[in-house]
Amino acid sequence: MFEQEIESIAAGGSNEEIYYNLLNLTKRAIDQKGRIEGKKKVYYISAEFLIGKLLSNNLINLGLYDQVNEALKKHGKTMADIEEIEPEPSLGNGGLGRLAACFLDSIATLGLPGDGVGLNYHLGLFKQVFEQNMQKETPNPWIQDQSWLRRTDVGYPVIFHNKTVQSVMYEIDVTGYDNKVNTLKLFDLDSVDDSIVQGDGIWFDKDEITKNLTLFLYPDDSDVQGQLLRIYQQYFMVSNAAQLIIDEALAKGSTLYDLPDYAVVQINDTHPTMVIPELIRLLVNRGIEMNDAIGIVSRMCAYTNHTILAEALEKWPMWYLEKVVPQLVPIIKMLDVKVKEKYSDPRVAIIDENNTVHMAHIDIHYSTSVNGVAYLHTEILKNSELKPFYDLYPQKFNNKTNGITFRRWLLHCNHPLTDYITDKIGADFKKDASKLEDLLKYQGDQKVLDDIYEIKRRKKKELAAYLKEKENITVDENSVFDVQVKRLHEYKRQQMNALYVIHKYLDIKAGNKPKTPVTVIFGAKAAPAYTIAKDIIHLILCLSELINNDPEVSPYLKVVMLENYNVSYAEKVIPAADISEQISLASKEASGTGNMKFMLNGAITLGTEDGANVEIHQFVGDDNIYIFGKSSEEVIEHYAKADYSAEAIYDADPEIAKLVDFIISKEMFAVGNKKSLIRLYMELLTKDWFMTLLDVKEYIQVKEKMLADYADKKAWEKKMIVNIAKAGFFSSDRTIAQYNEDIWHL
Ligand code: GPV
Repeated sequence: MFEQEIESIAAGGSNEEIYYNLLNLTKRAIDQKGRIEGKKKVYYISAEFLIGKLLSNNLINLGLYDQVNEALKKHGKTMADIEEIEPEPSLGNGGLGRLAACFLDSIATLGLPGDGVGLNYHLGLFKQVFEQNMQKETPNPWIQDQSWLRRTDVGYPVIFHNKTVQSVMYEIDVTGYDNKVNTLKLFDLDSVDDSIVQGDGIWFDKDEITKNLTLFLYPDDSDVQGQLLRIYQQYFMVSNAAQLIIDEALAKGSTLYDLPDYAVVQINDTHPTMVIPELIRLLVNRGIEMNDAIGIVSRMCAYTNHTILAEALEKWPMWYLEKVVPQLVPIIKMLDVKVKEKYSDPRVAIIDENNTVHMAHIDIHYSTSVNGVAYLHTEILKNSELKPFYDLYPQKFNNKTNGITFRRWLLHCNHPLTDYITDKIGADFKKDASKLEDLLKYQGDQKVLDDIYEIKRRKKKELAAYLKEKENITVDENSVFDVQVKRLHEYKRQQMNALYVIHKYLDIKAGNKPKTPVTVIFGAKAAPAYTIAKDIIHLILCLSELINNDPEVSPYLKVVMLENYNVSYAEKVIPAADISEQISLASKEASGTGNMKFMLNGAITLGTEDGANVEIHQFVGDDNIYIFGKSSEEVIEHYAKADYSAEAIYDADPEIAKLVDFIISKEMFAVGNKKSLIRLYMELLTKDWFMTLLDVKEYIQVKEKMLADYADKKAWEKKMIVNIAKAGFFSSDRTIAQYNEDIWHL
């Protein structure tokens, strides 16, 4: 099918023309596939869907990729050239949004009826540029006349205090691998006005809701107006979702009393929590008695928790809700009264003594399921963070360890490895990831081990060429690629990796030339209002300037900070990594999903016993991972006793002090901003909330051991194949099968 057309598209035109022709062809191929149907459907409601570029992904899922690729090759083009034309929709911040995208892929791949519901942000997460070794945010538009986005006739009235707006629903098709199609529904408002974005592009008037409602993903919420806007966005999202759910169920014959037979709502963190009172409100408006409505909605909803960081657990002052969505307030108060009638423990109340509404508490009381996203995370929820709730509802709590779609994170981003694995063990692993274990039989086959190592080298070479072209940085493709890419946050501890870089720099300066050169690669965006995170970016950029321009050091050590790290960049850098940095403070990273992507592509993890690292460790065994750092129990105890002191560690250990002091050295002041460097120095010394200095020494030791081990090529190759072979568990197909089995029952 489409053979001749593909041939003629590839034969003629600019890359741009080829891209748009392929886009249209793919859309027709999608229509021919047809929709996944079924009585009961899951609605995955999420404030973020970090879907990435879609052309290659869709072509792979439709079985057209090889054909297109061959045709392009024949005419002297590459798929990579064509992909460059497609804008990346950055409708998410990081892991949570990318997880939602992987889940949609797996839901469709398993043939389950399930749609995503979210917002059609006009501007994605800001585009990051570096100026004077600092992050600058610029607008990131992605919507074009011709795109994957399809406007529908569907729309709903949404009521905000005194004004009612009329929404419009857009759709993006979600292709399953070798299966039919679901959709991602993104709601928008026609009156939103992109021209109110001013200045450098991230300032706007937060008061004019009809003009700015869906303009940005997560607008700056560091001031009160920003937080109100976030409530407007969340309510707009869930009111549309609730009306859509009821409409679709009615069309399928629901009486509304049997709504849970037609719809299950997965609440992706607390951002969509208001869907619970909104559904109750709508059912009551349709004549259903309040208690019945509460029962019906509770049986439909399930909640996923993605963090134990207190500052990320949403709580809103009641007056915010009174101002934005007064119609929900009586319902939330009633839900709270019912809780208080049953349970006297103030820790489980929805509305606390300060008249603040705890969104997660609504979810836990009024849903069927509460899940964490990795084994350790769920245990921490049950035993400490949410213990009072676990005591009330032990049967609701369950774990669903996260996963990633292998279509994007292997088949698409690493064609040579995919083809090689297929050649060795057949293509079954593409639909059944557990089949990857068959690779283990080649553990002793030196030819296979060398071939896989060679594929890694090829991917490193490709990345090196890309970095040269894009960032004008020359890296040694024979060096170890040591990669930390993820959002910038103190708990993820990029600052600890930076302290390693300082250690290495000083060591080389002292005359210790390492055997294996290392390239330390970072990629990260910092939230615009998160000062210390931006200071850490500044530190890394300054180190990069200092080291890369020092002829004594740069043959052995390079530091690269990728500009505007996003999904597309991840697809290039992950297949090229030797070392996967997963160094969060134990207990703080709920799961992590980058860790899984690196493992699948044959990088070896350097990590703490945190999030899904714990499970990776169990799967690959001690010999195939490098673990360091204090345990989650020890860390939790430090917080409980409030006995951690960075300053005490600094005072007691001159080696650590030397590294920290370097941040404010004359070398650094020569390339950097004094104020920012001093602020970061003081933060590390007097606060260090995420205990960098607690683990930094062991981190440096273990990393040095890892670099030394890399020189033993045979031993390293074995670690690589074990990591790839054991990655099957981390397929999101497995995760979604478990959600369906335990929660959704589609
Ligand atoms: I809450 N996560 C995120 O990306 N954004 C958020 O607002 C919240 C959580 C992440 C966690 O930090 C990761 O550990 C996790 O792997 C990911 O969500 C998906 O569950």
